[in-house]
Formats: sequence, C-alpha cells, structure tokens
Amino acid sequence: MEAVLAQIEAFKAEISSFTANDAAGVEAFRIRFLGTKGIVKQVMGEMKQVPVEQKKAFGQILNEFKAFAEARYEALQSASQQHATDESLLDYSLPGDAFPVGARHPLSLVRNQIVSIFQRLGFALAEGPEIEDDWHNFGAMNLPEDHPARDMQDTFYVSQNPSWLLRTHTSSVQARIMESQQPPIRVICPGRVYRNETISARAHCFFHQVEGLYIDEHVSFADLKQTLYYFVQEMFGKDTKVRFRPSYFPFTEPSAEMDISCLICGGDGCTVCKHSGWVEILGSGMVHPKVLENFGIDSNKYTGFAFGMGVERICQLKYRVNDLRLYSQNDVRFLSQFKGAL
Ligand code: 2U9
Repeated sequence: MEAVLAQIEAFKAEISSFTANDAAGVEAFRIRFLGTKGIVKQVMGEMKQVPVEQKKAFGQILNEFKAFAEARYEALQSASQQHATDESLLDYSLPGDAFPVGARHPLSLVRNQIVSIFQRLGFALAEGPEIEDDWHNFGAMNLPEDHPARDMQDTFYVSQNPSWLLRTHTSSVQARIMESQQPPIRVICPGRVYRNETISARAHCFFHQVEGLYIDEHVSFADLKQTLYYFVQEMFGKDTKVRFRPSYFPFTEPSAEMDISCLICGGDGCTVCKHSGWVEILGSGMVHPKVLENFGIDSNKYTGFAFGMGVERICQLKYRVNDLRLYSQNDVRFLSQFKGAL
C-alpha cells in the first residue's frame, strides 16, 4: 500500500510537469495515462491487493488520481487548440519562404528575341508539325529526288512508315502556309529540326531554326537586305556591320549568306571569326519560282524572299556558348547563368 501511494505521487508529479504543444503531444499524454493500457488503469488494478478494510480509502485515492489525470488532459487539450489558433503567436514580420526561381532556357530567350523583332515588322508567327511527309519537307522546296540532304545519313525516317520523317528544316511550315493561303504572306517560323549527325561540340542531331518568308507583289532583293539589316541592328546592336555573299540553295534564286562583323573582336580578327573579322549568321534568297508554282502562286505576279537561321548559332554569338551539347544537358550551372534575362 505504501509503495503504491508513493508511485501515485510520482505519477502526479509527472502529470503536472507534462507539456504538449500540439495534438500529437496531447495524444501521447492520453495514451500514457488514460489509455486502455495506461497508468491510471494499471494503478486501478492494484485494488485487488488492498485489504478489505482499506479498500474504501484507497478507492477514493484512486478516483482522485483519475480525476487529476483527466483534468490535466483537458487542460493540455485546450492549451494546444489555443496554440494552433492564437493569432498573437504568429509573427508576420518573419521573411516568407523563398521559392527557387528558374531561368528561361537560353535558346527560348534568343528565339523569343528573334521572333519579336520580326513581329515588329509585321511578320506573323506560324508553327507546324515536327513529323512531316517528304513533300512538305523536300518536294515542295525544290529538293530533287537525288539531293544529298534526302540521304539516310542526314534525315531521320520513321521506321514503321518511311514516308514520314522528322523535319530537317522549318520550311515545311511555310509550305503548309502557302498551301492554305494566297499572298500576301509574311510569316516567321521558329521550331526544332532534326538531322542525323554525330553529336559533338559543333553538331547535334536536333537544333532550332527560325525561318521567315515574305511573298507579295514587287518584293525585291533590296527588301530582303533591308529587313535582315534591321534584324541585325536590333539583335546585335547598331554598330554591327553586315555583308552578303552569294550562295546556293535549291529553294531560293538568287541566294545569299549573311555575315556580321565579329562581336567578339569588333572585326579586328580573333579565333571566333577565324581571324577574318566576319561571322556567318544566316542564309537567305529570293524564293525560287518553282517553289511558288508548286503552290499555284503565279511567279510572274508575285515574288518573295526567305531566310533561315540557327538559333544555337545566334545564341553562341550573343552569349558566347562554345559547345552545342550544353543546350541539352540540363546542367543547372549553365542554365542558371540566364536568370533574370527575359
Ligand atoms: C520557302 C521558300 C524558301 C528558307 C531558307 C536558308 C536560306 C538557310 C539555313 C541557315 C542555317 C538552315 O539553320 S540552318 O542550318 N537556312 O540558309 N533557309 S533560305 O527558304 C525558304 C523557306 C520556305 C517556301
């Protein structure tokens, strides 16, 4: 009996000093003292050992002990509920949780810049499928059957159905526009294109292009030159010089490649421009009459110019990225450098 009374006193001390800040703490108290295998039940079990003449007094002590534990339980419960809802305990001056902010991919940044420059000139944005048929990718573009670009080496064909392929340029988008629309046509077509190349610092099996097409009456090579000159000034700055070199593409005649004065050395000569002072940025030309006729556009009435550029190339010059593989490796050390750029 003495020993049990001493135990009860010790449990009371534990109950009084028990603290709980939340519902889980209150539940721990309930399980330890008031649960089916809890202390109160255990101590009640001691009644069997108590001699008959002491049962009444012990019973009273037990009831008091039980009421003591229950009162503490209720006090803990209401304190924890108040804690959860007590506005005065919230500190609104604490700094908020910081969200890690990502960065737009450099290729998206540059694509958006290119597109918005041409949109300011009245070009409409157009997109099309990445899986194409031979006609829209090659045939309509005046690429003859035996043209090397059609070779298995360069083009990914869909193995289940080789009449489908992954587009090798976004010209297929312009082809679809010409199919459904009569001139005037003025579109800018950004998108991903695929070529079967071994991946290295300078080549990849996919890359990104922006192509443009302008068809109307009286469109001249002078319009082509002025449009692309405006693009360069907006993209690379007013001090950038341009030059056109004659070139050849099956879909344009005449054709020209455009160089800009090297951004790195300002034209003095460096490794980027291979000491020439000039770097090539795009191809262009007057749309071949055969391409116009392929879509029933009268090449005696209408003329047009077209151009194509690689987004990776522009990005390389603008942000000095020297390895194409960086664009698709998802390395945060590379990508986070473009934080804050729009
Ligand atoms: C139509 C008619 C003509 C689009 C053109 C180029 C010149 C060109 C390359 C630049 C680098 C592709 O990304 S690149 O490898 N492109 O040089 N593209 S003219 O000519 C067209 C397009 C559509 C109906």
